[in-house]
Amino acid sequence: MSNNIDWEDLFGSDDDSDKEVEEREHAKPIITFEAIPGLKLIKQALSHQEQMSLTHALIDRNFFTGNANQAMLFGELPDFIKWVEPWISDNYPDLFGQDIMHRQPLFDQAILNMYKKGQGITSHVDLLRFEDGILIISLMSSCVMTMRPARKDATSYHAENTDDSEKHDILLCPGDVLALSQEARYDWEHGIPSRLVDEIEGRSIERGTRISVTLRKLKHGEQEMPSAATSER
Ligand SMILES: O=C(O)CCC(=O)C(=O)O
Repeated sequence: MSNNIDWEDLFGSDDDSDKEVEEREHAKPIITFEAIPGLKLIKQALSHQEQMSLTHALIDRNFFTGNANQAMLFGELPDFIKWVEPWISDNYPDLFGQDIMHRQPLFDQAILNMYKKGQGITSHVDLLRFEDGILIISLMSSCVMTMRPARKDATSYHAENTDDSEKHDILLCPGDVLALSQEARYDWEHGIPSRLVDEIEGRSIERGTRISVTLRKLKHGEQEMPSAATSER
């Protein structure tokens, strides 16, 4: 699969990468959302090189061959993901509350999702067998994620949420990192509507193939079972 991918087209050239590394000596600002405490967005948190090597690693390990669009990893995470943990602690030490930041490990479960052009994920709250403190890394294409106040059974992924009265659309671009904790994790659903073009901030943005890496921590004593999300797309 990797042979068919034009990596330079997707991620730019190495020259761009060098410039970018020089420019990003400091951590990027963390964007917060007044209406949704605990929702934090870091635009272009991952450098060109970091995005490219993470994407390469996922594709080279064949997580998305055939019809597979989701893989789950439990326990000690592989090195190509594990670096995210110290990187967060070093660059964004206040991204989550200190109880979360100091737990060991910060994450022990990863969901790898690949969305073909136009695909989305049902609006949901992540299962309660996972701790607070969830991190979502976006790769390859942008999409709009919609946050809505949580329904009672929001962890069941059972039906799409069509109540737009209090929705908040968040544009996720390649390299962006989204953190969910507190109200954002428990009291708000997140979902990605299935559509080919997102309209946001006065722009129409065409979707491409998107990969996301979601990092979580399993609660002590909980089972390593795939979540209901596996069959959602
Ligand atoms: O792909 C994303 O950005 C979100 C993934 C997600 O919410 C999930 O897998 O439960």
